[in-house]
Amino acid sequence: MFKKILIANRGEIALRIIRACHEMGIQTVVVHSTADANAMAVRLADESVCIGPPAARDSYLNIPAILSAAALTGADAIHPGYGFLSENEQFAQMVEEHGFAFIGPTAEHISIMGDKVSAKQTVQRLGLPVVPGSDGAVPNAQAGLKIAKDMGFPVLIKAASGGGGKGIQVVQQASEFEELFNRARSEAKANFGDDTVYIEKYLQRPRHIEIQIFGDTHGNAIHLGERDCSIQRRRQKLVEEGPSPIIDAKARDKIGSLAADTVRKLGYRGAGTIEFLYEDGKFYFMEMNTRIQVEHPVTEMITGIDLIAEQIRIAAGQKLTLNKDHIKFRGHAIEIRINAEDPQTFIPSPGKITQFHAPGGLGVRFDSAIYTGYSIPPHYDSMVGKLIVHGRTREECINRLRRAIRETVVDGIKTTLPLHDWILQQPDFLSGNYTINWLEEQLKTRG
Ligand code: MV4
Repeated sequence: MFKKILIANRGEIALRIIRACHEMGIQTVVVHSTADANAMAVRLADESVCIGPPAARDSYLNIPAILSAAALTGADAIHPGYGFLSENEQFAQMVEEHGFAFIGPTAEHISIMGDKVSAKQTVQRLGLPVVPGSDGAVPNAQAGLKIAKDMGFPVLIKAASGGGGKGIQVVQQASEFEELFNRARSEAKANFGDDTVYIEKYLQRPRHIEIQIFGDTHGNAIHLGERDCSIQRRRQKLVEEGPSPIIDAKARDKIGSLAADTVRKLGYRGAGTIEFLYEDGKFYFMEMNTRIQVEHPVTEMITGIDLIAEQIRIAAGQKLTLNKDHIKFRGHAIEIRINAEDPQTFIPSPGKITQFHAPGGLGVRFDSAIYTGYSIPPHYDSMVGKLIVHGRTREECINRLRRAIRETVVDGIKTTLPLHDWILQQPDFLSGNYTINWLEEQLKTRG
């Protein structure tokens, strides 16, 4: 097992990894920018190394500085967290070339899943259901128009190197296809340096349901159930819950087993999330994320499993300690992402937190790196923390979450807590009857 792990990340996920390491008796090194010198992770890690100025490209994305920090501190392994370099195949490659273990999948699998065309072709070949569309990349508008006409409009034109929602054009009718096809390609070239695009049938009222999977280096793979992440605004998740209110045990076992079989055939190592669009009772593969996700605590609360510890054990070459018989899904969990933004306008609200009080009680977890007197730096994402609540039933979970929201104090900045309290009272949310479009449609009428 590793003696020392370097955490190449910041904020709440850096704390989360430190906690798992310390419970496993593993020393921790955290890297930080000059803007994060007073961060909680720097205080709680056993060692810290300043790797550069605030800008991410000069610090948390600075591969030579991170590798040097690992060498200087004698780290055995590097955990990338999420975001930053967590899905950067060059980083994964260089970490291992420099003699450190990368706590994540192989560079090859990061590369396959990072290209949305190869990802889709790979999982389709391995048996996952995919959205109907082109067979791979579409070379020109003429070929694309034929595919779209055969499929029926509306269709989406997607960038192969896109992700998280960038590089998507909706085409409602044939007359606008050529212009939008060419626009999609030029935007993909400008944003990702790659103008490869593909076409899919546009699913207009889907849910976003993702399956947590793990694979080890001994040919084993499991799934740990689903998370429903449909409550989102501008492709930023706000509320995630497990189990999904509209998935029953039979459907869960079917899609979960398919996902586990797929990663087993792939020989996938580590934690991963297979994202599906779900519409009219059918799952369609959307993307695979080759990292631990922000919303992993939802799965931890309903299974009781420490996903970061599992990541570390697998990276150290241990077998998956869990199999289908050990994994029990218990109760319901909901996570809300609390951002330093105006709850009405979503305008960022950085600044000093003059008073912070975290909620508590049975089934209440607050994952955050803020403290009274902490100033939210403007250089990184605006997430202040995650409030995750567990209950025996969805109703108990929602009631407990609303109580915990009312108990939370974050003074000195605006946060999205009032928006979350509003969401949790909406009839469509309470009935579980929502799609990926629901929140934006509500916000239009809420005013
Ligand atoms: C789609 C889709 C509908 N139909 N593909 C958005 C980001 C990237 N993950 C792919 N996305 C979508 N792909 C087809 N064929 C709708 C979306 C989408 C979306 C998906 C999940 C969660 C939130 C979303 C918000 C807008 C669009």
